[in-house]
Amino acid sequence: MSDYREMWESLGLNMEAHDALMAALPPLYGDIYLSQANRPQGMGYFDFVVSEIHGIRVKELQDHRAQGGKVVGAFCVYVPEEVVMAAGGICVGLCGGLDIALDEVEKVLPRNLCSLIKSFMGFKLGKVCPYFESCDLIVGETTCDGKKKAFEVLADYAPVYVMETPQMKREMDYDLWKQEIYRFIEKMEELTGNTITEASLREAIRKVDGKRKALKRLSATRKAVPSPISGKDALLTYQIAFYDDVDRFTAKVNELADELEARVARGEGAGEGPEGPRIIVTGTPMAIPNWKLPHLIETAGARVVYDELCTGERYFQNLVEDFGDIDSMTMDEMVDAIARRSMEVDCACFTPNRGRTDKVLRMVDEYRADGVIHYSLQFCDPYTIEAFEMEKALKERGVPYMRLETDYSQEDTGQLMTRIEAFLELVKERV
Ligand code: BJ8
Repeated sequence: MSDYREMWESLGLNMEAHDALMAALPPLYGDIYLSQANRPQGMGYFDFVVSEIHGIRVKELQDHRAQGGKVVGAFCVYVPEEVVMAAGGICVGLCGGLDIALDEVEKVLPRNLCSLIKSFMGFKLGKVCPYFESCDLIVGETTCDGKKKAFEVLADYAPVYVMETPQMKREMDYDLWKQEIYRFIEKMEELTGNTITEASLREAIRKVDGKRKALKRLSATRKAVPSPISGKDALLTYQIAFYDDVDRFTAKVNELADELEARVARGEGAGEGPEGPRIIVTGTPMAIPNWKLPHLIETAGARVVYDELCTGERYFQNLVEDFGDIDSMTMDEMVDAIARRSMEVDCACFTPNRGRTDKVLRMVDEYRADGVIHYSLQFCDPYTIEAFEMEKALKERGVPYMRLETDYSQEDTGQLMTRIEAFLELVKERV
């Protein structure tokens, strides 16, 4: 890695804690990722991105800021990155997938919050995230109670702007969300000093839809038996989608998808030997470097073939262009389409949210899955509660299903592995 110390110091990072974090990542990545057999060559780019996780991309953000550009951090797929881009800004995902500075976090937040919230607060309070420290504005949302209230606390440490995400999907809720997007347009114009025009919004929609299409292509190859890519590798590409340069990322995912499609045509799968039971994972997002569950599942001899997660299909399954011809849309029609696209996301913070269960049921067939594992972070009420409805629906269809609750610690890996192995035995008996 090039020497970025000067840049990190200028961002005010706690260098000692940051050094410890940077030292911990390579062996973890080596064990989980580089040890996999027969990986697609196209994963080389994503390995490189991880090896430079606090390097090149952060440098690009600094260069952008040095030229007067703004960086905006977000925590939810509802925040319309098209709008940030149309204003000339760069949007980066800030969700954390690692326990950090927990002692500091628990001085300002209760212990019984999900790991995702404690993690992003820890990255901020521990001053170990150069993405956080590069942000000119942090955009929160009113999805779950934990996040909603945590943003009030975060506002003591960084400039925070909150979007009101609706809780239901009636026409009046679409209207509210559309108005929120207009409010966000104004905020972005104020932050960047740039006016969002019809042309700049159209161009941003095309680019972000292009990223989603590339990810959809990649995901579609996983329907093949055997799947040409491991679940861990697919997840990594989805995680990197939240902070890499959009054009470069789209090109690299399309290159990877070319390779995967060729593998499918040859009948070549990822890894060595038979792929084992095909598993759908559904639940709370897995922010980088949270690879715990897919690593356990694949180490136990199964293959994750579909991620019904926001670090997965929920991020890219719907396009703005699904709601009309972008080329001929007016500004208002584009804003409307952005609002409608995101409202299709089946987040458990909505009520009712039957669409999510229905989607998993359909994907069991499309991806020829043998079983479904529901993953929720401890203290995440929306997903933990929905896991029961999912269980009922899948049991009625005779699909093997297991609910898991965990956090970011490694203390329960043995226990989780025992449960996963037992579940896979059950799945194998039925295949
Ligand atoms: S659209 S899933 S990214 S809100 S895990 S913080 S829900 S207590 S992350 Fe999410 Fe947007 Fe929904 Fe997706 Fe709360 Fe649960 Fe924690 Fe969560």
